[in-house]
Formats: sequence, structure tokens, C-alpha cells
Amino acid sequence: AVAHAVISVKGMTCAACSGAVEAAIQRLDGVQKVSVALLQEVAKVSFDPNTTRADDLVTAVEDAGFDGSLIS
Ligand code: 9UX
Repeated sequence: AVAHAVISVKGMTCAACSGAVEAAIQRLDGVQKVSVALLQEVAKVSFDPNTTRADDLVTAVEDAGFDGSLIS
């Protein structure tokens, strides 16, 4: 199965920031696709809900040093 999450990511100011967020999410098990939009301040993630929870994605954003919250 594939689940999709949209996460609000605040605090990104450059392309290296969005790259860091992307890398942080991508390295979680079960994550299939990540795209982070710097200007829109969102991350869209496709992931296996049996392996990873949406909360884990938010935690990865937080651990990377940004302010993450689940939108949907
Ligand atoms: Mo460069 Mo983006 O330090 O915070 S990665 S501005």
C-alpha cells in the first residue's frame, strides 16, 4: 500500500534547506517519494504506511531543524 502525506515545513530559507529536509525524509524506511517545495513550505511524501507513520515524517523534519506539522 502507499500512503500520501502533506507536511507543512517552516524555517527553510534556501535550496540547501529544502534538500536537507528531502534527505532527512528520504532516509526513513518505507519512504518512496519525497518532494519539498521551498516557497510553498510543504513536503509531499509517498510512503508505505505499514513501515512508517506520518508522525515519523514530521519527526524527521523536526530533527533536521525545521518546524514540521502534518497538514493531510
Ligand atoms: Mo544555508 Mo538554508 O545555511 O538555511 S541551508 S540558508
